[in-house]
Amino acid sequence: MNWQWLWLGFLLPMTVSGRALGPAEKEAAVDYLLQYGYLQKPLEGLDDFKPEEITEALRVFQEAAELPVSGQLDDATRARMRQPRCGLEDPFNQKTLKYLLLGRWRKKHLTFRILNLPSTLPTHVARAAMLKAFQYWKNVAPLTFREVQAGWADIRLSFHGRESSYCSNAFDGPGRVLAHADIPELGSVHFDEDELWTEGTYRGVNLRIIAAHELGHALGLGHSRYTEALMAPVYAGYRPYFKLHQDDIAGIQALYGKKGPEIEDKEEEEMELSSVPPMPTKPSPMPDPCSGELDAILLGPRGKTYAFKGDYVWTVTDSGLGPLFRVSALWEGLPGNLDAAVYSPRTQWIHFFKGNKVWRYINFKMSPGFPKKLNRIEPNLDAALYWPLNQKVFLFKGSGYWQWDELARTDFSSYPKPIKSLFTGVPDQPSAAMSWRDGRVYFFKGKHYWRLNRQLRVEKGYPRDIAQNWMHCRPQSPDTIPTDGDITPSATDIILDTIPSATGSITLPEA
Ligand SMILES: [Ca+2]
Ligand SMILES: [Ca+2]
Ligand SMILES: [Zn+2]
Ligand SMILES: [Zn+2]
Repeated sequence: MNWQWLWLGFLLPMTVSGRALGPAEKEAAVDYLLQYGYLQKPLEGLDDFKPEEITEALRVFQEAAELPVSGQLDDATRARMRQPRCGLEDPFNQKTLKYLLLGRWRKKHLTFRILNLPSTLPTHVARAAMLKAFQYWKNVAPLTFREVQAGWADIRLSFHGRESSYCSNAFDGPGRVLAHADIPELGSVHFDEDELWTEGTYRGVNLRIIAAHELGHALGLGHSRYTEALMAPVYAGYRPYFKLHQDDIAGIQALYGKKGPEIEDKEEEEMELSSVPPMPTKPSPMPDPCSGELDAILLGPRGKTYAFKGDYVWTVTDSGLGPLFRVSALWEGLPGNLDAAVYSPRTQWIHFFKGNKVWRYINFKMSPGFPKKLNRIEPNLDAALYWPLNQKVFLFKGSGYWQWDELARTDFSSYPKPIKSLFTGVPDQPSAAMSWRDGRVYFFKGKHYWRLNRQLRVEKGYPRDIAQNWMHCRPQSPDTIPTDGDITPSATDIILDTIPSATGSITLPEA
């Protein structure tokens, strides 16, 4: 029993060409919609799609592909699904016809390494195609790319096939998926070695154009809904006078700025904790991390844990507490007394919630247009977290939660749902929540915290004491000394699992 069959039953009589579609064709279509992000497997509940969900997914796909929008699996739609394309998702259920940003590098001078080249082209032709691909982006944004011949590089280009010792995302033989890439700051760019890679001809697949497209992903761009854009998901074929589309240029410049005439090559200064004046300028009650309730907590970029209370924020490291900072000293423009905070490795966005407002930052820089009003979910949230297993953000208030896909227009009409229906054993009205480096979910309330396993059930032995176990505070009395050893979830003794990356954790081995 599965969703394909439910759907097949429903759509069986509908064909446009008059010829009945075989189940395999329909199954292939549902697979396509799933693979490229038009359908999303629900986290909760059954594994089946409603017929109207499939119809809606087909509509979105048809609209994006500039096909007649019928919501049915007609001939034109099936033909488009067979066209060769990029392996990444098309998460553009939103209405805006615009470039999509998936992340960015925190530096503008990047290294790259070409690990192998296709056998279908002479080496110097293939290399020239690759270098030209970098050139397109370099021409319009203040980026530089330096090739390295050995060791680690920021961007690593290679060819692999149906099987790969280093990529979990196998290719599919000639045709269909041509290439895939990771978003920043991962840097893998892979090409299907079974394609006929060519240059200067309409035969085969143009290496230069596909490489430029995949580099667009590696630099942080998602798929564009302009079918003439380089970042369109479907390969448009060889173009002798290829150049970037205005949408491609606008996208890369939104990430890295414009290429100025006098090139200011100052590396963007990263705000590190050490460079921030540690003392608050105005007197304000300084919280005691060893007592009281947290406002919010987040696992930020580079695995740093930030705890928020009142006007202050501090880091929690393996050796205990870092110094206290004013919230506004780290995140300029952000108020204290936050409701909730969450960082998403998928988008690199940090969202802060307070009252009816939401702020978005990348690292410590506020994104343009923020703060915004929260209008599709309730104000005064309790907590928020990112769950790496489905790459969604969860927002909590009272006994309810909302699940939010940051890159798609989420339908919130069925939310809030009861927290208890998904997170077993968690208290209502948590004060803070997060997924941590061990891939587990933690909830905080009052002086206590709860740890959940991958099935989202509270583990044995919880709740535990925040001050002792998280903040490494000295126990106040002998009877609160933690029992030694076993599974104390302080930063020191948690096993560091790898968390799935945004596009399926593709990394190259050190060569
Ligand atoms: Ca292929
Ligand atoms: Ca809170
Ligand atoms: Zn792509
Ligand atoms: Zn790969």
